[in-house]
Amino acid sequence: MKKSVSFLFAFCTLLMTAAQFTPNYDEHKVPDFQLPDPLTTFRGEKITSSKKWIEKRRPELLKFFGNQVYGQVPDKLDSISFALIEQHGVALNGGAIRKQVEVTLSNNKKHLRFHMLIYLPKDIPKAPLFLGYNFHGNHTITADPKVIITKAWNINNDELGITENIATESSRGKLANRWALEKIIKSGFGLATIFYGEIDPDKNDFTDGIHSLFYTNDQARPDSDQWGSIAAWAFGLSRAMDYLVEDPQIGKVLVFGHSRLGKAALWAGATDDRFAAVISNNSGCGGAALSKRKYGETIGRINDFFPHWFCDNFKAFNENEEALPVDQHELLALIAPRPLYVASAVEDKWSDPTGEFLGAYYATPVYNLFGKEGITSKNSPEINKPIQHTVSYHLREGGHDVTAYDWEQYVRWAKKFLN
Ligand code: GTR
Repeated sequence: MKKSVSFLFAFCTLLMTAAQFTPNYDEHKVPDFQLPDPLTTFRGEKITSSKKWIEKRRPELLKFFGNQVYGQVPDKLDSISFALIEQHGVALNGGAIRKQVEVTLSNNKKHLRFHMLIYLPKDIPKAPLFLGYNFHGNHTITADPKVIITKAWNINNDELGITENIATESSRGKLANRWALEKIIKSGFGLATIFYGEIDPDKNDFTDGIHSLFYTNDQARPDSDQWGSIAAWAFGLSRAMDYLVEDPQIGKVLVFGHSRLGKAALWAGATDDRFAAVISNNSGCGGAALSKRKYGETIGRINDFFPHWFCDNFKAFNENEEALPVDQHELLALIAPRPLYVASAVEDKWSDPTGEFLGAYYATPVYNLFGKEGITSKNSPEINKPIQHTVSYHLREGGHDVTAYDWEQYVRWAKKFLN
């Protein structure tokens, strides 16, 4: 088949699949499902102490999510290095320190570079910091003219003026409304952000991005149990953490992410316990939402549309959620006993707000083993009435987004629970 014909064929198949999929938004049509118990091992042993959780149950769950859901990172890097390429002591009208750090990852004589933008409150030694990816480049989160524009492949976006898969000056500051930067700094926290496309461009192509640094022989894509893009983004957050733990001006790090980047933040929090707390903002399917509810986006649909996000093994559960021996509450439980915040938005049905809430609810017994408080009622709270414990949840009014309201809750909670 000629290349253009096969492309057309693939495109039509995608359209047909898309047309066939009708999401369920009716709570009455949620199937009766059996949720696996986080406190019973795959072989049926009951877990009754935090020690047993850490020694037996946590490792087997982590292994399952690694081999069958997100995919394993194949190896360790040969080396990592950091270069402070820009800094300013009086940024944001004098209230903050700005740093821009270039991180170089090297393996098999190949290199990948990404750039981290950091703002820290002045005069706070070892400030706690929120670390989160952005969708279109560091320069989009603030109008600050000194923030370097990424050269990496970008998803086109008319509103941002990104047309040739490359960001330009026209998108500077355009997504600042998603980052309550002034509020974060004024509250005594720092913020670090990275453009996720610098780790792995978000397209079904494994020749670019971090994956290719790890290929052995003539490998052209990850094996079926090896990392998809979400695991690659999580890996990138950990490499950012390699820098942050070495910077004497930075204290504890909370990892944050919205939507697909919330999925990545959760997996980063599960695989790397240097993250002191984890925030999932509207992370939905493959994030905080229970897959077995099949409400909104489902495993089959996410794997069809984003075949590169999870490992290939996960496709065995397309339209086959019943066969999954885990569910996403157990991903959340892997973060215990560290503070965890799951946030939903009422109009964001695609992400299944109730499924996200129940994810946090059913993760709670694991937190209880450590003497930590989580979500005690099975009924989702009212809109804009957060429940804040070590495991927290809120259902915000409005749609799929990150708003000032969300950040207000995260800051308030972090002040109380980041210990
Ligand atoms: C959607 C996808 C969701 C969510 C979202 C986002 O298209 O179906 O799982 O990740 O994108 O990242 O904005």
